[in-house]
Amino acid sequence: MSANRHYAAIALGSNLGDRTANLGLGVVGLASLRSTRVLARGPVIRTPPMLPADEASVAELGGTYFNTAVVVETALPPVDLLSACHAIERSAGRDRSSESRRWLARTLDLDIVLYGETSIDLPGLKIPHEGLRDRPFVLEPLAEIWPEARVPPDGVSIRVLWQALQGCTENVCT
Ligand code: A4P
Ligand code: MG
Repeated sequence: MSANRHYAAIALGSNLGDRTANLGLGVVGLASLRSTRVLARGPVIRTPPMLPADEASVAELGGTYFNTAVVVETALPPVDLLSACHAIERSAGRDRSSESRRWLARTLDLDIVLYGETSIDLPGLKIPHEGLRDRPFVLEPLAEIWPEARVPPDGVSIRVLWQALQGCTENVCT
């Protein structure tokens, strides 16, 4: 890999419309970005929506999520990759018109989970993604395709994070 190319992990989620097709649009969109190749695509898992702690009504937060993850090799800088992800979300019909409530049902959500071993803390972009360490719907598909990825700042691997979330150590689960 040349110096300006990086491996990045992107988590995809959909809980509105044709969720399988929406995830497909996300993968095709990423594969068609300039200077970017999709190296691996994880399994699609189905999970109940994780809700904000203060959320009383679940009606507008949608139903079951379909989640997956992909690994890309890209020369796009992180901020450009985020803009591209937003454009792909829009092309899949993502409606951000009522952003006053968190986590409304969405056709497609793309989160940049990892960008190499780089840490980024900008107002609109935090990498590693803040939810990475405790979300099974991110770790499970990513552990299938990039278990050895190292998560800054401590360098813990995706495999170990996923095992820890399942109550496992050294492949022994409680
Ligand atoms: N942003 C900051 N860092 C990143 C990053 N690393 N990747 C900013 C992508 N975006 C990042 O995101 C909100 C803001 O985060 C954006 O302005 C972006 O610049 P958004 O996509 O507009 O909105 P969101 O997705 O509703 O918010 P948020 O906080 O990203 O939520 P999450 O973490 O995506 O969680 N339940 C299940 N089972 N499966 C899911 O996938 N997803 C969510 C949303 C809730 N419950 C879920 C799932
Ligand atoms: Mg998001």
